[in-house]
Amino acid sequence: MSINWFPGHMHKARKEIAEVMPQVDIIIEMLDARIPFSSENPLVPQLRRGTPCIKVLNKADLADPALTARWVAHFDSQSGIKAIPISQQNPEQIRALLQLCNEMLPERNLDIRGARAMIMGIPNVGKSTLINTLAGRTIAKTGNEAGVTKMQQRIKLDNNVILTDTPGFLWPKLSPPTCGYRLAVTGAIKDTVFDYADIAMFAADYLLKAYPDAVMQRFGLTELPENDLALMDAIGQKRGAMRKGGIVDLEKAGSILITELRAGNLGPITLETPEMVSQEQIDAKAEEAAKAKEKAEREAERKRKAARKYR
Ligand SMILES: Nc1nc2c(ncn2[C@@H]2O[C@H](COP(=O)(O)OP(=O)(O)OP(=O)(O)O)[C@@H](O)[C@H]2O)c(=O)[nH]1
Ligand SMILES: [Mg+2]
Repeated sequence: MSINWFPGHMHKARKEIAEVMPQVDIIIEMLDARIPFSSENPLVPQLRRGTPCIKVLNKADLADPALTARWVAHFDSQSGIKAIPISQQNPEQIRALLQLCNEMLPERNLDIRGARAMIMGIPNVGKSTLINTLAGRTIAKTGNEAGVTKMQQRIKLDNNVILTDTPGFLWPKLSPPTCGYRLAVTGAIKDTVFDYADIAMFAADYLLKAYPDAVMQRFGLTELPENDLALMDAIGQKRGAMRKGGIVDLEKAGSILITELRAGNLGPITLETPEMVSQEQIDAKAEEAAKAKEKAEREAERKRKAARKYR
């Protein structure tokens, strides 16, 4: 099953961003450090054209530091782009972000002329929280659910910088399908669009391979479960999420796993690496090509049959 979420308000948010883009000096594109590829919106390059862009890997406190460093190097190798990890509890990283804005706009002396910055990113990634941190007061509404900011909001900072907060938006097709799953696992997708059992099985499969010790420790297991279902079963037993007859309640156990993973209770975890993502992209292309070929063959067969019928 694939997960997609692109309601009308996201289409509107994208249109409104395009309208104000000519007045923007620098874009702060906020990514989720736990899913740097899956949270990178493919619509941003079209929107930004040549505007300088800083990729901020936010929620770095929840991500695996070694993998965050690899992702930063990956983005830094792209032209016109600088990447920086931040977490909102770390003022030093926030200062480094401001410093980077300065460096990327050398012709604009920020102290004198100021700058116009726009913060863009997927839902629930922390855009409005950053605005509040930079402003030093609560100006923008925040909340731990997707879709809190409903419209653009401009905020003038003391140092002549104008910041624009924007509503989070995704894109029409979340591809490869793993991308939609990771966005759901980390909380960027409204939870009426997927079911917890489904995304928890996806997360369980990955966690068993990539973070087996963290899983065993969090759920008090002495042996590593064999597969995703066995892990869900173990969680169900440990946390009282069983149905009558001793069958695990997948929805309940799944929601426990996802809630604790999102909160960082399993320790710092990153859900994708640059290598994994390139392989998934190759696989998705091959699958699409195979599907297209199959469709073309079916169509050719249908035409042959029709031609025979009327001969
Ligand atoms: N652990 C952690 N949580 C963060 C960080 N930054 C933001 N959050 C939390 O993430 C949630 C979403 O924050 P918001 O600032 O509302 O996110 P947003 O990007 O404005 O979301 P939308 O307006 O829905 O697009 C809140 O619960 C924040 O407290 C961070 O660096 N680390
Ligand atoms: Mg917001």
